Amino acid sequence: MEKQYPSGIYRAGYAALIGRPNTGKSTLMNTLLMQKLAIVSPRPQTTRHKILGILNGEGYQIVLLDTPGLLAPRYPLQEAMKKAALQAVEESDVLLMLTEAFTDPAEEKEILGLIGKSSAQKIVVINKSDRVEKKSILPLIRHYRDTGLFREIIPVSALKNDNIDALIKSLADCCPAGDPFYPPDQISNAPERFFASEIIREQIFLRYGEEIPYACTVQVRQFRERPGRKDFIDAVITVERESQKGILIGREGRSLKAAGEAARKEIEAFLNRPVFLQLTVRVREKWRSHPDLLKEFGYL
Ligand SMILES: Nc1nc2c(ncn2[C@@H]2O[C@H](COP(=O)(O)OP(=O)(O)OP(=O)(O)O)[C@@H](O)[C@H]2O)c(=O)[nH]1
Ligand SMILES: [Mg+2]
Repeated sequence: MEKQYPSGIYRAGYAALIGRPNTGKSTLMNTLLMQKLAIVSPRPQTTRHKILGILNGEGYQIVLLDTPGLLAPRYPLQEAMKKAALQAVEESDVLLMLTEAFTDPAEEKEILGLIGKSSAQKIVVINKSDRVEKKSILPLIRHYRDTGLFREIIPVSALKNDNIDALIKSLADCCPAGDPFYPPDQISNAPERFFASEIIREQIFLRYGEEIPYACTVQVRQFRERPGRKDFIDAVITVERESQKGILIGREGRSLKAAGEAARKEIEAFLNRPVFLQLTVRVREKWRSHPDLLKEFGYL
């Protein structure tokens, strides 16, 4: 092995980002990778899948797993999301538990119980440190130290890229010695069509209110490269009710058109080439509770 870290040992491992919804897991994943891979929104429960991102550095490869926020499931889609997060915990050598710098540790009790059962190395990431005074973080650090669960306790701001280098160093230190799992030029294992569908879903999370984002799922039905022409992407947005379809499309189709245009630009930036994006909206009643549909949509 040419590149070595530290003192001659190459390290490679899986690291899961876990935590309650909205703690900044996907933002941190993107900041660590210095690339926007995972979608982010101000709403909880944005991430629905386990998403793999590969961080290569001098003498290490860290395979990051972004996960859906942990919560008590209320319907089968949320059960599938929890399962995806728990699977990531099982697969990982390192667990990064994200909490917010303004969150009472009492709220993390269940997650602490969960990770306490794992033999993986554990790091608490106290995120969103930009939103509090530095000294208010000290009692949190003391609290997490006293649990005896964690190898490191690291305050960061994923948004402002603050203290991320220290986090990467700790992550690499926690990984076992071993060869890389993926070639150095690979960033993820998910196909382009998955990222295209996620980017469309992100626009729905950013643009629509109330239950609409939660009632939507997006599937890319066709993704065709066409020689000499733009790539053709045909995606379908599924909602649960006719009324939601109406809101999504908007008067004279304006809302959907605007969302589609924004998504197209984001997809083009992600793929680094022009695309033609076609969006359709359809209704599948209660798809979030329907095992066959959850399977068809890739959640099971
Ligand atoms: N101020 C501040 N905001 C942050 C930081 N990290 C994330 N956020 C914001 O927190 C919100 C949630 O971020 P996400 O990355 O989507 O959170 P998540 O944990 O992936 O959420 P789920 O996928 O729903 O579980 C977004 O509005 C982010 O911009 C941070 O360090 N500082
Ligand atoms: Mg997320």
